[in-house]
Amino acid sequence: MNKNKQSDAKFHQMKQATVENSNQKLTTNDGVPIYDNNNTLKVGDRGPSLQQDHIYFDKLAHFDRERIPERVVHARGSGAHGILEIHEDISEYTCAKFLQKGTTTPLFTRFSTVAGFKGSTDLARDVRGFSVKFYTEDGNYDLVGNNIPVFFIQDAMNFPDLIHSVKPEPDKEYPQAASAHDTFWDFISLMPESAHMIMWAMSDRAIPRSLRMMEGFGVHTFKLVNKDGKATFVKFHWKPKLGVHSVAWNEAQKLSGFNSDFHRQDLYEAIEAGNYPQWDLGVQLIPEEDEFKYSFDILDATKLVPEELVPVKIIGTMTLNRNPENFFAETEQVAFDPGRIIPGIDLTDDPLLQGRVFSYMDTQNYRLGGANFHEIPINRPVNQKHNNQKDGTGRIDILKGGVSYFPNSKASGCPYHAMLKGEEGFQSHEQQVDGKKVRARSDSFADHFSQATLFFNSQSEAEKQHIINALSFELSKVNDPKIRERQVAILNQIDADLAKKVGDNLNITPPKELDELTLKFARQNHPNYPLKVKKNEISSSDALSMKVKAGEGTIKTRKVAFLVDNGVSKASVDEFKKALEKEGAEAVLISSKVGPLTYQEGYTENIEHTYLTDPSVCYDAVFTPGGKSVDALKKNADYYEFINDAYRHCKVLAFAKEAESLLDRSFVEVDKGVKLESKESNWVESFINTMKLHRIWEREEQRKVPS
Ligand code: HDE
Repeated sequence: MNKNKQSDAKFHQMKQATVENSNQKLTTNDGVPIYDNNNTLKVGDRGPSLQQDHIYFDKLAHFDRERIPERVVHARGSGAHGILEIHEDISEYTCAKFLQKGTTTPLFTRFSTVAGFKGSTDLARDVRGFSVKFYTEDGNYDLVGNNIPVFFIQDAMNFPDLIHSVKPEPDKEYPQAASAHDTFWDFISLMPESAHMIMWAMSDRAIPRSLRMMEGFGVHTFKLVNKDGKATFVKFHWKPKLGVHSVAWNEAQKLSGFNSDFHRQDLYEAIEAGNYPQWDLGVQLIPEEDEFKYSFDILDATKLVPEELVPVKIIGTMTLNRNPENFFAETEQVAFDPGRIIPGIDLTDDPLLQGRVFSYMDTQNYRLGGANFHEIPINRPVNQKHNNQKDGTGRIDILKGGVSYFPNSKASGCPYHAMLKGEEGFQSHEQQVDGKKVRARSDSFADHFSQATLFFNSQSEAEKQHIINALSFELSKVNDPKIRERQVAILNQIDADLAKKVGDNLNITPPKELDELTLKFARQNHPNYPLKVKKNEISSSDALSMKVKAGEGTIKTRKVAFLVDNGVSKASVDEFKKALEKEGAEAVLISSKVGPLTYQEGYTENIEHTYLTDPSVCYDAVFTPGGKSVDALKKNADYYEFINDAYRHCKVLAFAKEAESLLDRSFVEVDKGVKLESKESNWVESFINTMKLHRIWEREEQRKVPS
């Protein structure tokens, strides 16, 4: 396995387009050397500027055109290069070359939030996009998924309405990057098909701790096709090696203020530090004969296939090992399209997927300014394209020869069809299709609540409470009481206790039936709605909960804040630091000033993080070492805010013996997540093991800390 980040074909291709400015003279866009880059050309040094200043016009005309339309959804994103390595044999199911055992394929991945503008916060409550472009030897394949396995709607026709409802309201242009407003919940409360997705979006999945700690899903059912043309339905999964973790809602809100680039920075810094994020690629394989076997329709994107029914088979690993050289050229200009498929993979009739196939190509043509966006380096396949498409804005390839049509004799029939020479090429999976031409929704899509209930049932108590809190928060921000009530009626179809608890927070007694207006809209698709539905095969699924299982957690790449000041004991710092680094975690010293810190033992160390710049929300856990620094910390209000907040957000804290007196004036109460040197002989180890659980959510119950 070659993990060398400079080894892949895409790296070499991109290198050819990369420009190095060091030791070079400044020039215009035409390569003319610039003598003076400070002054415009004028009549006298105080006189008017001249129109013949080609140096100035060259510079400003380009600057004036620096912006392109941001993505209409998923505008805010962060990307990285990487590779996929396949270590299992699935040749029985697919002939896709990049999915064959032993293959390594370069790729580019972009993570995003959906609703916010390009400059919005990373920590919005939102779905995260999870798009991967594989540069395979058979051309580019895009797996454009999300960190949630289902979607709000079933048919592409409703997509612009969904997005208009969640985006800032058109008259006011607020709220930004937030679903907590009337128009979103108005739409959702009239679209009961969104119920399952809403449960996920209101869960902690929508506020990840890190882009490196979220799952990814292809969402739709796709097809794998083998060399004999036989198809198998497939669901794609990305499982992060670091586990699936989230922040607390109160923490997310604070992070949005303190560091709205939190996720972007975390991804960039992890890759720069060589902590390459990794995900296992998994597939759920469903034989064609089983298409109608389940209580749900596998073509309905509001449904998942429980792992208990069809296990996820891990077939490979993705490693992100290289940051882009230039954000705009790569992350902004990368153009994903779920319709970009390659031999061995095909689409299904999922009406949401079918609709996406038009929209992505169309939006790239607009956003990237024309038909040649696939020639932009980040979008180029690693194999050279050959066809008769030509010209257009921004054309880069220089096609040789006088023939640009097919069939031709003048160029010996080239570029030729694979078929003509009996070679391999993309062939759509042959599928029997017949039926009436209708605008309609299948009744097999009419079960809107069973899997929402399954999801809720599968959550731990803390996760359930977070969903209740999130729904209460969002609906409290809705001004129209009718909308609030309509949504609580939907919640009551999912789970009576959930509806009651959210209802209590909103002063609403959950209505027994769905609202008349909700029914009216649902009956547009299913005239006899609600229909009798099939019972879920299972009542709860472990895979749907984020709870860390005992013995499975890791603290790799986690950041632990060491709260210090001059006079801190180096012995105390070093002991803790060594233990953390052994587990792959990072110790970050935070003091009252940047610059040199003097240890009790006399050594000095350079400080880069202070109480002013780094609040506790930027860290996973906190340690207060011993030494004379304790006296300074006693007088430091920011110190107390730090530990109080860490405690409120259910993080693990440790205090060296000499620092334990600091607890007296804090909000912190000793519980299983607060480790004291004087109380436990193996306190460092115990700190690490508790950190592996991610958070001590039980604290919310016991102390009623805000979450
Ligand atoms: Fe997208 N979506 N989408 N979407 N989507 C876009 O394409 C669209 C859907 C997803 O990192 C747009 O290049 C329609 C599901 C991601 O660049 C646009 C429908 C899923 C990204 C578009 C959907 C996604 C996009 C906007 C309903 C999860 C970011 C900019 C039929 C499986 C890609 C762009 C990136 C982006 C349309 C539904 C994921 C307008 C019409 C379901 C991750 O083409």
